[in-house]
Amino acid sequence: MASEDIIERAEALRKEIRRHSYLYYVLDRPEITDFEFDKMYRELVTLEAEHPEIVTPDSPTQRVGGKASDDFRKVRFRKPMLSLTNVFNAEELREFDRRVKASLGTDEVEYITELKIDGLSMNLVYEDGRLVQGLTRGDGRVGEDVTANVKTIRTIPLYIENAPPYMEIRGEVYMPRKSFARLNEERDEAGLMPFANCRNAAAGSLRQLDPHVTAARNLDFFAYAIGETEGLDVHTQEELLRQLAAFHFRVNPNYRKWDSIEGVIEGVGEWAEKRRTLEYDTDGMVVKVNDFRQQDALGATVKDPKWATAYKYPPEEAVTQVEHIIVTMGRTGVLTPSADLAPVRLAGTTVKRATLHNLDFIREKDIREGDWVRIYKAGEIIPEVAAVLKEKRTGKEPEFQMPETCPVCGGKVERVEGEAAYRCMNPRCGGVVREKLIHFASRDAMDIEGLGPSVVDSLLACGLVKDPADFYTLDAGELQQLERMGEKRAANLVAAAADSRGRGLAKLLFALGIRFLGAKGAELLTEKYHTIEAVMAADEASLQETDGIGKVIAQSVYAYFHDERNLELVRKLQQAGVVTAEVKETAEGAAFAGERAVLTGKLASMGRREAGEIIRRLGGEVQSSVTKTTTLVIAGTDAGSKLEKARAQGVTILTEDEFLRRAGLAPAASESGEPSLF
Ligand code: 3B9
Repeated sequence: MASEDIIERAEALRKEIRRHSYLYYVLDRPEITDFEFDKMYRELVTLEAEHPEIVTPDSPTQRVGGKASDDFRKVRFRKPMLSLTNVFNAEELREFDRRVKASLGTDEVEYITELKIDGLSMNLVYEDGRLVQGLTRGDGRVGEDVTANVKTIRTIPLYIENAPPYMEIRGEVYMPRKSFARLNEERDEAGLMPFANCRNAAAGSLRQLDPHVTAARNLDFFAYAIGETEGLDVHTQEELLRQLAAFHFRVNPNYRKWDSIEGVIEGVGEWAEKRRTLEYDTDGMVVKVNDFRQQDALGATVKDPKWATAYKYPPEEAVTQVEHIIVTMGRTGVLTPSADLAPVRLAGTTVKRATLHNLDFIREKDIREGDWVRIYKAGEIIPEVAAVLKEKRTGKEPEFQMPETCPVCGGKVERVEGEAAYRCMNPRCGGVVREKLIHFASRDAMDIEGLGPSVVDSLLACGLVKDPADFYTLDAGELQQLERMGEKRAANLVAAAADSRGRGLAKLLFALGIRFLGAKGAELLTEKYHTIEAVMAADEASLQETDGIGKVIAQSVYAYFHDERNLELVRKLQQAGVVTAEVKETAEGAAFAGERAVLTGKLASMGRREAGEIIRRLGGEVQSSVTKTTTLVIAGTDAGSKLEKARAQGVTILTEDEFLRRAGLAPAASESGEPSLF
């Protein structure tokens, strides 16, 4: 049992750590060095490890590693959540002001303006000062319990001194722009779909099953409101913001009090451009009646408080040129035009494509190839064309025509009566892609569990996959936009796809759906050629010499691998880490068992992801950067800082040849008699 001293020492350490975390994370004004802070933190970790019975849930050591929730518990709100009505210009702000004053029967109204952070609204429940629950707003009726994940946010206090017995603190969880950019770079490198914006990235990060992942995402929180709360003596929004800061929450400093709506309009104007220099995304400002008694008197409609409104800034626009108008096939055979744009930065991302919806839309705006256009993001995500800059025309821009034949199958295209849509009339066409995807994932092919026809349909409908390689870059967070796709199913699907990467060449050749090539034929080719490169390099005669492969199959295989689109697919699969060589089970047990390996530099024989897949298949773990736990570094050419770090740490370094030998993949030129995996 821990003695009183030990309990007291632990409490003293917690208090100090809390204070210094606040100074560091919230105020950005540390009073001690990182070294001193670490020392204190480690002392607490050691104490708690020696005396597990003294650990408290609000101890600063308990931010990460709270139980990973199985599924985010859905919580139904007693009252539907308040949302805000939007206004878009000064006149609408004046109308809001007139309504407020008419309803109150007085002209004495003060307003507070606050930035509207583009994040996720959150309700934090504190009981006796301890954080016991974090809930997202969800659709306004049902929220999600993300307690374990919000605890990892360093600026959210786990314990508040002198707090009332029950308190609900509300505000916005967001991801800073820098963190968003860094996260997307990492995802890009890992072959994962990047997040569209900071808000989606924050949402995806909060919906992680493993709080360690959330902790690494650098989320932050601004507090601006309270929910049901007992015994707080505040009477205005201004006082509330001060009180929230006194509770050690981060409160956005850019709020301001005004005694007239003209002041509010000035305040809103002041941030129209300045907001772009902030380190987080904002989509407007919130205007609130300052006085709580006046707020109560104004009340709320079923869903909107009448004492507040959101001023929305017009979406950011950019000017660029339409390079081509392309037409692609939607799932149901609808031909959808979109504009290939000269790449341009817009609201945090590089835009290369804008949807043009249908021919009516193109005619109405008169959009042509070569045109200069103003674009914006609808719902801050999908780029749209606002208008054509006709004064920039040369006169040579051709009016757009819908193709008469299907760009996919060459079939006849017709406009359906009473619809804006043009469709391919070939009933087999739109289905081809779908069938290929279903076949690829099926049992005798890559055997991706859970990826049947209905999931393929939803994936196509959401635009999450276009070809089988896209299966490997699906993101669990993103998958949840599909119907009947919870956290768990999404995670299983991602794992099942990852697991299928190592099925090997025979399964893959069959999965590609090459005409006439069955599972048996794929095995025969694999036995003869061993790698996909060798199959691709084989001429028709060589293919046909394979035992059991006839002229029809040989021609079909040859034609398949001489179609640039198919070569692109193979490259994409390889980039996604799909093993494109023969896989035989090794007898010797796993060559990389227990290794934690880092890949760096360029490999001549395969991509880094494929190499990573091989390491995992052979019992190892792959890390993205060299840490204290790294046991092995595989260095290709042009290896950089990772290699230096590995050298400095004395980590074992393998060249590509050494790696291949250890994996049982004798390098092409070598005469090694070791057993071969491929
Ligand atoms: C549920 C600022 C915003 C805002 C109010 C705001 C949005 C709404 C509002 C008060 N920025 N202020 N103020 N600066 N984006 C005026 C409607 N807010 C709330 O009542 C509120 C409601 C919230 C958070 C705040 O999230 C919850 C999530 C789960 C459960 C319960 C609440």
